[in-house]
Amino acid sequence: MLTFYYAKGTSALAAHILLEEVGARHDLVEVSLAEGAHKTEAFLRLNPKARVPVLVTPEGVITENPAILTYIAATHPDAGMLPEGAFARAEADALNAYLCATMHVAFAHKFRAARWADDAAAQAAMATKVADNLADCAALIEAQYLRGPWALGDQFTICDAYLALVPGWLSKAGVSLEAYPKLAAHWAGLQARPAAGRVIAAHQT
Ligand SMILES: N[C@@H](CCC(=O)N[C@@H](CS)C(=O)NCC(=O)O)C(=O)O
Repeated sequence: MLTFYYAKGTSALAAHILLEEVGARHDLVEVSLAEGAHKTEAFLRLNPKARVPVLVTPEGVITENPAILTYIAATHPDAGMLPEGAFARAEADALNAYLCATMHVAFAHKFRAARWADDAAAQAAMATKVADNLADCAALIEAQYLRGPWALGDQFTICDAYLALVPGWLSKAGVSLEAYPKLAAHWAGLQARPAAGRVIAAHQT
């Protein structure tokens, strides 16, 4: 049995979608970031980084979106969420690494600039760069990473669950999704899937 710690409106959406897509048996624990529930002693024992998502598995605790997505997919092989073959796996890893280490971090500069600078002017300067940086990330994904209908082609994979975060990041940064037709079509396709659509709607309440 799995236990998934998440908060609505956060990057936990990606793994939550995958849990439902593969039909994984899991318990949900909603963590209130607003109330600081991710900074309690009990939560920090699970994830000393004080972040969601967290997946508690029979083998131990997993943090970081790419790792959680890969674990869920690998433990539910019949769902076919991991691309087959070394090269295709590396392509999936490259996109997920880009989302985790570049685009998510670029977005975090809007609301979490205090992580990188104490100076208020420096924080404001970082926040003003976010829209441009996210527009660049979206353009790169649009050009390089969306074969259609899904990221890697016909197979829906872990990358597609992770890409569900992109429209929210763009919207919160004031960047129009409509400027990226492939990303917009991908978002519409995600919402049309029964499991993914259900989770996306639940995260919007
Ligand atoms: N690299 C991590 C990032 C996780 C992350 O930044 N989570 C945010 C929500 S999207 C969080 O928990 N923030 C709480 C805080 O910054 O206090 C991952 O991909 O899982």
